[in-house]
Amino acid sequence: MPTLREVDPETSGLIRLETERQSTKLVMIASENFVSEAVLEAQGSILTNKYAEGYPNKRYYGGCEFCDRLEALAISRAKKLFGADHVNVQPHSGTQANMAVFFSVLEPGDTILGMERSHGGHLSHGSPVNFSGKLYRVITYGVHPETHLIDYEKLESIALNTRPKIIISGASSYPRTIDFKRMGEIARKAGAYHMADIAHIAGLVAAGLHPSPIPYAEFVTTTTHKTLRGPRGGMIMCTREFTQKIDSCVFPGIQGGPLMHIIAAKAVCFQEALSPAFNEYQQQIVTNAKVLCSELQSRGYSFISGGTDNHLMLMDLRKHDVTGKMAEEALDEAGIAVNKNEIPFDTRGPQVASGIRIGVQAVTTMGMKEGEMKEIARFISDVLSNIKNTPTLKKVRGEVAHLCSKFSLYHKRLKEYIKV
Ligand code: DSN
Repeated sequence: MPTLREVDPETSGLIRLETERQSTKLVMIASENFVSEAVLEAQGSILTNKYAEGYPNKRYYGGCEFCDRLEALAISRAKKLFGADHVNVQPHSGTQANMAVFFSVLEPGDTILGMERSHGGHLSHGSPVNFSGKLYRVITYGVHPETHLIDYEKLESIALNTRPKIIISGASSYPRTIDFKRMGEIARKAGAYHMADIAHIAGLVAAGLHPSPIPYAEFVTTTTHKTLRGPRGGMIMCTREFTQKIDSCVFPGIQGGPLMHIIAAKAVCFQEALSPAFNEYQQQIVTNAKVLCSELQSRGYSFISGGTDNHLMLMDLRKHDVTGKMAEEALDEAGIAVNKNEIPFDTRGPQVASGIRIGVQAVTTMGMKEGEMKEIARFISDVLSNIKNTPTLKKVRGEVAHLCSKFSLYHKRLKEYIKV
């Protein structure tokens, strides 16, 4: 069989360039990670050839006997990992997982209460540019202006005054522990359902390093590719009573055939996450994030909420006369990939923003520990204090490449590229 390079050198060349980028730059975008070779193998397998619309033992196509077993395996591992009553592993993404939950209990025009996006919430939690903001009446909650912690008291009073049908907890750029128990209590008091979106912190929850929302929410959604370190995709967990509704909202409600190669890779990811090594990995993430954050603080940088409890931190750049956009671009030039991010009460829009979001889960997968976090803090500080100084950015770029060369996961792949 001809290789990808022989069939399509252009695509193959671009994959090679991306492999080089991921090997020689620091991946510090809080929603990315490096999957294992086992996950990659399952994801790139011949399962992509198979249609399996429906659910195990209830398919619309023949020849699904192995797909049935694979999907059942993924489900049983996910249930064990998170202690959920019911799991649906078919959502193609986190947004589709959230959409299926909304469709299962909401009618267009119903009120939903989610976290304000600029305070850390996600697009699919009610942003006006997303289906969630277009179909439903959206009310938002946020963080306290001084502590930058979720203002649960205000949230409760908003919930009691507006009586939403669902309250959404979970965030994309909130660096602190979320009190899911309290959110569940507020939802009950307000007569609302509680959906917790744990996309960012799923790995920490699985390892017991962040309290689980499972006992306090009818619905828990997640992606599988962030701290959980699996293939790109989504998943829904729910209490037993919503089993039928959730399954039928995913298929045939909003999706067609499941991506069986991705479901197989999810099964591999869940097995990895059930191992003691995964707990150590998650513990190292939390340690690395704290070290990186405090090193940067000691160099004069401020962080929203004053620190981090999870895998990410949100740097507030306002006092440095630097925008998030400028910082993202300069850091990228120096080989450090982060994203510009609005901070709570930001006066700049998301395209410019006053902060950057930094995540350590991918560099932790590479094997980096406290010593490397201190080096990275120095790189970031050198760049941000010399943002227009090309020689400094070049110097840091070299230092980053040197650090990455000691930890790169793709030496072998790159060598193979050079051979051909
Ligand atoms: N885009 C993801 C993130 O970066 O947090 C969320 O979907």
